[in-house]
Amino acid sequence: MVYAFGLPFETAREEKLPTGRRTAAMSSPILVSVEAGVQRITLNRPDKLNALNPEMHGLLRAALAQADSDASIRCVLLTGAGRGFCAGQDLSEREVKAGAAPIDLSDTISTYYNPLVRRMRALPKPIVCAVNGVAAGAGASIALACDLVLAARSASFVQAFAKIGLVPDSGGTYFLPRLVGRARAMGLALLGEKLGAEDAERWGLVWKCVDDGALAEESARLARALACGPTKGYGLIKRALDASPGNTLDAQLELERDLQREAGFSEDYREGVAAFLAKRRPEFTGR
Ligand code: LHQ
Repeated sequence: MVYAFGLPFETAREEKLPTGRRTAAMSSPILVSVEAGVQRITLNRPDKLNALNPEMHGLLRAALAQADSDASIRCVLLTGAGRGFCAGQDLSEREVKAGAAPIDLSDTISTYYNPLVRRMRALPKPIVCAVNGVAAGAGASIALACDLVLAARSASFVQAFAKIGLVPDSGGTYFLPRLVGRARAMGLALLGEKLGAEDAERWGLVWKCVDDGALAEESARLARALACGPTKGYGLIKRALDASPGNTLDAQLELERDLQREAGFSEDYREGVAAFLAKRRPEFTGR
């Protein structure tokens, strides 16, 4: 199913339309479809490199709420339409005219970006990101907030914030130094230079860089595989890894014990062990 503005549209119906006709779903800035346990979210404002505005934030929020509450969704796949992944905040309405009072940006961050990143990190299901093109500003931070990031070879990551006098946000200053170390994080943040996907993979910013033509299939394959996995266990893995940077070894050992206790009560653990001993493939239900 494809959803636009919260309304479901049949994918088949959308595909049957003659060229040139646009449905509400096709013109929606966020496309959402669910198939084989994977919720695919496509940022869909290609003429603006999928720069984010309040409407897109609302639709993203609704999609992630659905991913959270719908047990049939066991993995989210986030990507962008066109030649960009996401150019961050839409700057078209952000010009501060001479003499006008400056807008308090913390309102935008508190209302839209921080809740989005918090929701992504708290989602107890894996989020795969297929970075199909440039990821700039908050667009780069949102990609890094996903769990497994695949990038097309021609894609790039730009900490564009300093170019307009801003500070990396949406978790940028949290994720960057943890992923690539302070020296590289500082260079990226201060200089705002494009980092190509191959370097991003080499630096450990992303999981893998793949050929442009392979990105769609590779990311879909990965998402489908995760959607057949032990979802409950995946959610606990996210919790453990996210807690790790702020914990002492002792605290992390305690947390691992508690999460393992929970994992050990899952149906998927029972199935995993049974399948291993019977030398067959496990059939996980996510419970
Ligand atoms: C855009 C944008 C864009 C509008 C490309 N907005 N139109 C949080 C809280 C509150 C406020 C502020 O921000 C934040 C967080 C942030 O995200 S701050 C950072 C905002 N993002 C940027 O500063 C990135 C701005 N974009 C760029 O630097 C370049 O467009 C990149 C490097 C992404 C891509 O460069 P090119 O491949 O050369 O493409 P282009 O620049 O020609 O862009 C294509 C079109 O997309 C163009 O429109 P046009 O009508 O001229 O064809 C751009 O104006 C538009 N576009 N980013 N953020």
